[in-house]
Amino acid sequence: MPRSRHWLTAVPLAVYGCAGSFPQSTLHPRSDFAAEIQQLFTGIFWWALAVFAVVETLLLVAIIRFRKSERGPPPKPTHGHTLLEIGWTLAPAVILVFVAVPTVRTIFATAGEAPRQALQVEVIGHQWWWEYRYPDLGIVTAGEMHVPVGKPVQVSITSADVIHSFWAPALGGKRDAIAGHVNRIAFRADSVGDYLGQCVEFCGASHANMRLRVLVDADTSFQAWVKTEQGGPAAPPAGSAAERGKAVFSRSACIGCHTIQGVSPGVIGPNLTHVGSRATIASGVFPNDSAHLASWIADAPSLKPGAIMTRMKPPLTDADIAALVAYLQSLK
Ligand code: HEC
Ligand SMILES: [Cu+2]
Repeated sequence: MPRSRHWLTAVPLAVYGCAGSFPQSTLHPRSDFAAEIQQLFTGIFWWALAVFAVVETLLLVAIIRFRKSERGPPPKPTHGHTLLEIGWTLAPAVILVFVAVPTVRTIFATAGEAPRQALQVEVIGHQWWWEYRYPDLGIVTAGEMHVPVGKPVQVSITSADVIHSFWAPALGGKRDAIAGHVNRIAFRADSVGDYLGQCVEFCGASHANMRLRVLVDADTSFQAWVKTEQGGPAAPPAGSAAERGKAVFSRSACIGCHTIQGVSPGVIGPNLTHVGSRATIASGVFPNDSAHLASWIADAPSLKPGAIMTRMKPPLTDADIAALVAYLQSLK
């Protein structure tokens, strides 16, 4: 739809509280997949508007023309008007064809088939965070998915526990994440940016905190990111605080839930091998800074209700937490 007409569909959204910016708007497509959906939506929107206009006009005409009048005789009712009946049977049928054909076409066009050379990304929903695996690149990360701009991406979506649903509106339609089953989407992002999304299938206490971010990178920054994430074993701790943090990590319950390559094998929580290179933690809910890392490690469920990462027993000392923060931040 031409930019000038965006206001028609955008006004209700603005009213509902995202005035000014549209971080999760479906009406600002930034990929071929999202553009297909947008086109279908716009087409159906104008059909619906035309139907609304015709029906309301006829209604108003009928109300005004055939209203009860004290003067003249009552209006003559119409029975069995063949032309009228053919008309109001045929018109909706024709309109439904104009709606159905593009709908079916879009369903097939967005079935999730990507070209063979597409970048493969596996998305795994967990209560309440997203894991991203790049099987061809040997990358396992969490919270933030990186893809290169202008390249086809094949996303395979599944779940480790209950049903979740993956949705980054600017990049395309939602797909359920179901354990033991793989759903696919495919898209080619058309502009560099940081696109927000959200789990869209109620999945428990922190469903609303199960956000996601897709970072569409220019080719060179994507390559740079791949190089960091592929860095093999975690960087050796730099400085004595980080050194101490590694020791605390290695003797705490952390190792049972988190992988740090070369240090620990846990798979309950996000892979932390390069956690220092992420901008956010806890599936995009908090910035990855010292203050948030410290309060997260001290008491994750108080920041994110229901978090599977419980408080450590016995509780960690402030010094231990500071050391852990230094260590995690050194894991670039
Ligand atoms: C019982 C398993 C478990 C234990 C033990 C555990 N974690 Fe976690 N951790 C998780 C889970 C699950 C998440 C994701 C929570 C969420 O976002 O909902 C997480 C998230 C994190 C994150 C955020 C990572 C990101 O990219 O979002 C950090 C950092 C972290 N844990 C550090 C630690 C440290 C340090 C310890 C030890 C003191 C520890 N964890 C112990 C399960 C655990
Ligand atoms: Cu959810």
